[in-house]
Amino acid sequence: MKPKYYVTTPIYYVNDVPHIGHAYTTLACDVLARWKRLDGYDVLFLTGTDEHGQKVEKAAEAAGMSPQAFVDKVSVAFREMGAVMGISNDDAIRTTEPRHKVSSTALWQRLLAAGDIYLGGYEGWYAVRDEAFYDEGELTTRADGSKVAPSGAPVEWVVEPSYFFRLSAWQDRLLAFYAAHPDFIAPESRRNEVLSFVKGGLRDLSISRTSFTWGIPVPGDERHIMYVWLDALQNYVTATGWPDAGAARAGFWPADLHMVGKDILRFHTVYWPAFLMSAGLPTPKRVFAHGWWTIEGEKISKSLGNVVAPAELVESYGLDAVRFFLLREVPFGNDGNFSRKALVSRLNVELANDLGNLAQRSLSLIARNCGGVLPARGAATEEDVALRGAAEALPALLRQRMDSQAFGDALEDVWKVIRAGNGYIDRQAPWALKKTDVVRMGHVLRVLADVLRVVATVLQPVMPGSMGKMLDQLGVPSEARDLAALGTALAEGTVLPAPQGVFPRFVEEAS
Ligand code: ME8
Repeated sequence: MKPKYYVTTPIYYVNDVPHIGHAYTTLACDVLARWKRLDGYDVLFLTGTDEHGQKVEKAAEAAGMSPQAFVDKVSVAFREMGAVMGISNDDAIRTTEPRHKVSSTALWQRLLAAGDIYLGGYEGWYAVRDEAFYDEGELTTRADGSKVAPSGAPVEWVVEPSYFFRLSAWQDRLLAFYAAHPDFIAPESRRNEVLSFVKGGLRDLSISRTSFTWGIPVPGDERHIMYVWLDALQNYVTATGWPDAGAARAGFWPADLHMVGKDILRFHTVYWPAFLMSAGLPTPKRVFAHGWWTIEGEKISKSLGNVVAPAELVESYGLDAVRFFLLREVPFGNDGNFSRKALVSRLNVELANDLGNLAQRSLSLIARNCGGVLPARGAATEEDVALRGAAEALPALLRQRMDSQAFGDALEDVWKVIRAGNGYIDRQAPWALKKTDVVRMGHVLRVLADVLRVVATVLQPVMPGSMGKMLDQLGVPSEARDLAALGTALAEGTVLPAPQGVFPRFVEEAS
């Protein structure tokens, strides 16, 4: 049986339009999902939309629509974003679906049975924009006297009856859990942030609201609806078919990875494992909190009018160039600044020049000088062994990079081989060998074809379309494109299709 791999994106609030921030998280998960499939795993890749809560209710009100009509409409935009970005998710959960109500209700009942829920009253600060409760000490006061959360979101004073989750009782168990699972929170800096937050002491968490109605009713007390984050986090479990133990996807829980932005770290690494442990459910293996994108130096926001629509970028630069840029430009985990200039430069230098030229030069020489037929492998020189060896080492190297979500490093590993390939072709000069040593020319071109095959195979998760084309041109059958297939050499004498450029240079239109 294939090993399982379960990766999730956050479920996005449907109050906003999808932008490159959302596309980024989903893309990172897509690359992991595709990589694991390539490596022989049975993958469940989940994304979805977070459709309850006060923030969504208010957005619906502002749009003059009922919450249900509003979420039906806006959730479509997120599914469309997936299609535009070439996302290969297996499911797109919506928290307004019946399966999710069943699962959230069952979770509540587990927490209650564990003695971790009690009825009380909440009196304190709440930020609708973050759907989060804040302590006085976390707020800052602005010049006009208003208070804001650390995220900059305005807060309001809330007084209402509320059920609480006994989070305070989980402090020691959470610290023991983090100690026992050092890889649970990544990157390291985020782990330290969470540890110091939890060491500072935890208060019980308000987990129900009564001042509005757009949510899942609390079982047994329908004046209350569940706090949107309790319902939202549970989506990851719902999608595995829980509480039906016989569900086809039951074996996927616990998730291997929850990919999130750094803004929602606390929910995923403090509240979520506490809820799960209380409910007697296994905890996810890892939460990776990546950094924040700004656009040409500014925060992405609708009010600033700088929201970059993924569809527009894909239209301008091509899907694979956008996918490549987002994961290549910034070390994964760090904040990044999106600029078109940087995108065009990556496209022209790394895709068109480095990779595109290596492929074009090698393949057109095979077409021209070898009758379009893949040459045989021959006696290898030291240089051949070094280059081929570097390429063959890529799958094992990238396995480690992917398991630590180091996408930028993974791409750098591949580009080292590509740059070495360009150095090799320059030094070996197979175009000159045509006149002096045709046999050697064939061997050199075969080394290059073998290297390109490995490169194109391991890059498929990042650039599925263009790498598929490159594998077509190398004559790699569609069933021989996974990592395991790399163990079998391509058959000499394979007739290759006419080479075509895969990455044209991007030329700025004169305005
Ligand atoms: O927080 N840079 O949903 P949300 C990078 N519903 N990533 C960004 C980004 C940016 N500028 N802007 C958004 C929620 N993101 C909850 C999640 S999960 C159980 C519930 C990405 O619509 C990033 O992944 O506000 C961030 O964590 C997420 O979108 C927030 O999406």
